[in-house]
Amino acid sequence: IFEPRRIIVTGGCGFIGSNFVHHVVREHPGVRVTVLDKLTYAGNPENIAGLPSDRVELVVGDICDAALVDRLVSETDAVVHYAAESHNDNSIADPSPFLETNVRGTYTLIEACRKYGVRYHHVSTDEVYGDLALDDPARFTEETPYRPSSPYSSTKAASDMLVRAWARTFGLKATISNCSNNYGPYQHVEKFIPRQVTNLIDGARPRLYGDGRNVRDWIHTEDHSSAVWAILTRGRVGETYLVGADGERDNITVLREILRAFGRPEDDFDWVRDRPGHDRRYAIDATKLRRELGWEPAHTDFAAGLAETIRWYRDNEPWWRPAKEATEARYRAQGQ
Ligand code: NAD
Ligand code: TDX
Repeated sequence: IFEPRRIIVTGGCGFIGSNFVHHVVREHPGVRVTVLDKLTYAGNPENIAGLPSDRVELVVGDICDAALVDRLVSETDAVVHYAAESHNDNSIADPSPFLETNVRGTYTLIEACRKYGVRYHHVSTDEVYGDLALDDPARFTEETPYRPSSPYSSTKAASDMLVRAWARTFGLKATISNCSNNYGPYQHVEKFIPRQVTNLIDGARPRLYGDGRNVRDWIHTEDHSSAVWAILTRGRVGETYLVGADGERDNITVLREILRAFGRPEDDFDWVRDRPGHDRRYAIDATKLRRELGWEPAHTDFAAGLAETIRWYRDNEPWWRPAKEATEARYRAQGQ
């Protein structure tokens, strides 16, 4: 068992990173967290506001800043790397920041971690495996070949490859997790569920891509946090673990569940232009994580988790309102 006292969480002001910071503060009282976050359009210091200042420190900076990263890594026990450009549609409009942050940023972090012998956990996505057909009985496992489709997922795949090479060649003490689609509080309004929920709060119609039958394997972000903690502290160095909670659903089913929650007819939405290269289906087999580390998801009732998430957006309009109009303007420009 590895028991870090000080950890760096990169991207700790984003959606999943901030949920992880809350999880660590709540569940692991002996741990101090340094959040390293550039505060891009997707980062919001409000996400970690109110946490005890003797437990959580925010450093505003770029993971590509080698001097800053070197100094911070020299004073920590572990790095948990969440920072990324994370949105597929943005990566199609302009791939450049994805190359910088996802590839060069990861390179900068692992160079510092190998220099100081610091434990490194790499947070990645199931999208590195490409997609599955709707009628394929297969799910992704740790052995599935890499076959990314988008600029986003190809830069995440590249970053995973760097970590594997650094582990083998330099003995970097690394683990990797590849998780499916997260939902929960603090998710940016550009993403599927928050976009539709906030549209409905605004009295606007939801927007569905393509034929709406694309499948995503939904997991509550709190379950992703408990999985990352289990892998960081009890996972085998050099290994990859897939994280998922058997939550496959197609987009139109999720959208109709949201419409029902707002008391709106089930066809009260607009079909819009499909995403180029749109992955058909993701599905995770998390057997290794469950068997080896005894991890189990706690939030397996999707309807309850979705209702709670909708309530969070209703209760926290001041949090999402400032980003809403600019996000919709970007989508309008793309016909979406
Ligand atoms: P997000 O876009 O909500 O947050 C990203 C955070 O990283 C923001 O706070 C941003 O300010 C910060 N950041 C971006 N570039 C930076 C840089 N150069 N230096 C420092 N900080 C920077 O993303 P998210 O949805 O929370 O995803 C977090 C991680 O989890 C990503 O690595 C993503 O690939 C992975 N992941 C996401 C999902 C999902 O469903 N959203 C699923 C699996 C894996
Ligand atoms: O308005 C929309 N309408 C729509 O039909 C939006 C924003 C999305 N969609 C569809 C596209 C996808 O099939 O919904 C699905 C989910 O879309 P996103 O929220 O953009 O997520 P996805 O592309 O699946 O990627 C997410 O999960 C894996 C995260 O953004 C990634 O960071 C993570 O790696």
